[in-house]
Amino acid sequence: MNLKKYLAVDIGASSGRHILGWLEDGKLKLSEVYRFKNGIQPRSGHFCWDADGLRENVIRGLAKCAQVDSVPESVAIDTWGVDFVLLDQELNRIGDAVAYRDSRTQGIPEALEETLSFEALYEHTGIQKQSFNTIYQLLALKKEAPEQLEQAAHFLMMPDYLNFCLTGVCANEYTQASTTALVGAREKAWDTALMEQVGIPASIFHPLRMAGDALSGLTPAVRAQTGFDTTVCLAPSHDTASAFLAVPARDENAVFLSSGTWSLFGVELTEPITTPESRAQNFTNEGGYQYRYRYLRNIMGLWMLQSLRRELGEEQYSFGALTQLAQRAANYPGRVDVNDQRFLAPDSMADAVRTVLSDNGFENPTLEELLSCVYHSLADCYADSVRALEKITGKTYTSLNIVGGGSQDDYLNQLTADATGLTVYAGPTEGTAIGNLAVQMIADGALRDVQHARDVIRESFPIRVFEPKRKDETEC
Ligand code: LFR
Repeated sequence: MNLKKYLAVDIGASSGRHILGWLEDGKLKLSEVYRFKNGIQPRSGHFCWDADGLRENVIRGLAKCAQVDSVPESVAIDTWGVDFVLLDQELNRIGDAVAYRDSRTQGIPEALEETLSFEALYEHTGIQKQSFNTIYQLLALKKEAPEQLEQAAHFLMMPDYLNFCLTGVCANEYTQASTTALVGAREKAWDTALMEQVGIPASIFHPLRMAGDALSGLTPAVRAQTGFDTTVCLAPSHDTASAFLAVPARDENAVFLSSGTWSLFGVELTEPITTPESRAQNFTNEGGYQYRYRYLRNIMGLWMLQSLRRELGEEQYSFGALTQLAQRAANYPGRVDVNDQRFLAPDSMADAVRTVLSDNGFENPTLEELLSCVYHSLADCYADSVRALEKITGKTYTSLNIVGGGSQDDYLNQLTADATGLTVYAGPTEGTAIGNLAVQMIADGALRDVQHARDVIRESFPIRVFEPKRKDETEC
């Protein structure tokens, strides 16, 4: 049987994966062909991504497809949001790819507020306030190295840049672009008036293109490395946009959670909500495939557990071991606000949690208590987010679909069901790659539309169900 295969390159903050996908007997099948490490590293005084290493790994993984006799019909790349690179007139990269956890934006949002209120910015773009949003990063660059912005001819978000490395074509994809806070939420286009107002050159941005568009074939230089040509297609290149597409929701009353380094918690909407209440509750309106808005909160997520594990020693402590320790202190009452900025890039996550716990009146937690606190605080934040969503949208939600690597954590799944009172459906794990693949299949006519894709996804992957326990059952 000659099955058409498609390739998703899904790059997260800690690893990248090349995943082949194809339809067989009406089900979506996946096969991981390549995996590589990613992470931030200090360079010239900043935390940066290794842009050259990412490019090399993307090409290496492509070459791997030929080795397993699976040349894809098309390939599409997604990454995290908000980070970018600049190219000059000759298409050379200017400077490093600074990472969003770098502290270069410290003080920038406050400085911008002096000329442009956050109320006005939110009303235009619908994007929640996060110190690392691209608008703030560009203004930080302008302050620190204005010559870089002056030399720039092309602005590319990370997946746009990797697409450029494969094809030589400079293009900006809409879902990624929306994370910059420079795109009009309703206009769905770059907000050039806003750029002018804040002093960012509008000329470096390319017209926004929609996921599913075919960009180009591979350049001769890349073809020489892969041994084949293929079509580079635009994914919903913000990983969260791809992940939300893969949510096999059964009805309109489901909340979505993409659970990985970040927890992206919200719903799909057809219109953005930019009311003062929405702004106060820090909900964002990110652009989605075919203009489905992702109305969500960015929650610090598994980053806290990943960081604690790194500090404790990854060889000694698996995620399962952390869970077991947390369960030993299940009744510990200490809680933290997981979105406290002190957790964004602390030297030590354990110290940061201890400090915030101490501010809240809980001194000297044991390791078990510390872990229990993080687990329960995450679940509490999800519960608070459901209540806020219900208030703002006026809807009642009955279930929660969790996709992504975090959906494998059954302890957190059960805590989440208990805290939110919602039935939790956990899976699929590779949500982001699946959403990326689904769009390529829709573009190629192998799937009809998003609904068809979600129906196929629901039938193709095991989805585990967690019912909320009653309060008296939980408190043992
Ligand atoms: C998740 C994510 C979030 C974004 C954060 C930083 O991987 O893309 O959506 O806010 O990373 O880019």
